[in-house]
Amino acid sequence: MRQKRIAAIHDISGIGKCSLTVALPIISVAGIECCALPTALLSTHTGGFKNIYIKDLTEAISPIAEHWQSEGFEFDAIYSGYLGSMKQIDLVADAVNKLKGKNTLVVVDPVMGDNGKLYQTFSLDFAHKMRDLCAHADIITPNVTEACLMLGVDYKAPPYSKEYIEGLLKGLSKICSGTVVLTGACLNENEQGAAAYNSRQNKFSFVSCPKIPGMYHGTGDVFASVFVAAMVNGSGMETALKAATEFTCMAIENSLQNRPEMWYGVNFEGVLSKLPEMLKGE
Ligand code: PXL
Repeated sequence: MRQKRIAAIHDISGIGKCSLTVALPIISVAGIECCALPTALLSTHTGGFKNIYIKDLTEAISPIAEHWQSEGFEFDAIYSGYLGSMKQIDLVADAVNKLKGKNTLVVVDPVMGDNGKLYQTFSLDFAHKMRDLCAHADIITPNVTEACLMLGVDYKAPPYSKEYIEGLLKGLSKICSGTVVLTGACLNENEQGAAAYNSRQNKFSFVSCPKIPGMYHGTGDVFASVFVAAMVNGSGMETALKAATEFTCMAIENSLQNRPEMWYGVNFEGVLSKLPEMLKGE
């Protein structure tokens, strides 16, 4: 049997513990080949640094996808995240169509913002257009901010009622007909968690773990990378949701002694060796 393989379409931020510097180690430690298709090269992520060097890689997307296609590579999943320009939304949708086979899982993390705000490189137009890419996905993994931006509703701060989260999930299921996963679906002050909705089965799922106070950058990328790795390794959706939530919480917990110096990301590296065991769940 050939080794499982994921195409990861994200930026590479040299410093920042996000996107490809998170997806590559997490997917690799799960025993899966991670093929990197970088959307932009940044000196750091955009969540708090100043004077950032950004090299847009829009021109590279189609040639890389076409080369992989011509070499006949098959992918178990295509997993996209932070995109470097508005034009990339269409180019990534094209790349997905070129690279996907009949068993390829398409996962779109519509990375755009957090805590009610867009990240500094994005506009509201980008948020609306991101719905087009989500329509190509089997699974999307927005946080509450990204969900509100795509749905055109005002952001509310946590905690949320179950009904509110279910309303967002149902709204998102009009954008993506597959499974919709929502991160930051926090139902009370002492918990953090994620929720999911499968519209075909009309089934909601909720997972939570104890809340660790503070703001932790890059946790959406940690969550989505574990979630995709678990799904590709054969876990069911609920098991993948649980593994992704628990691993993200472990990474946050493991970061506490590194703060405030390492405000820009979580110490997921220190718990990475525990991940293979956690993914054996099913
Ligand atoms: O963690 C999401 C992310 C990914 N890539 C870049 C970012 C961010 C969030 O700020 O700036 C470049």
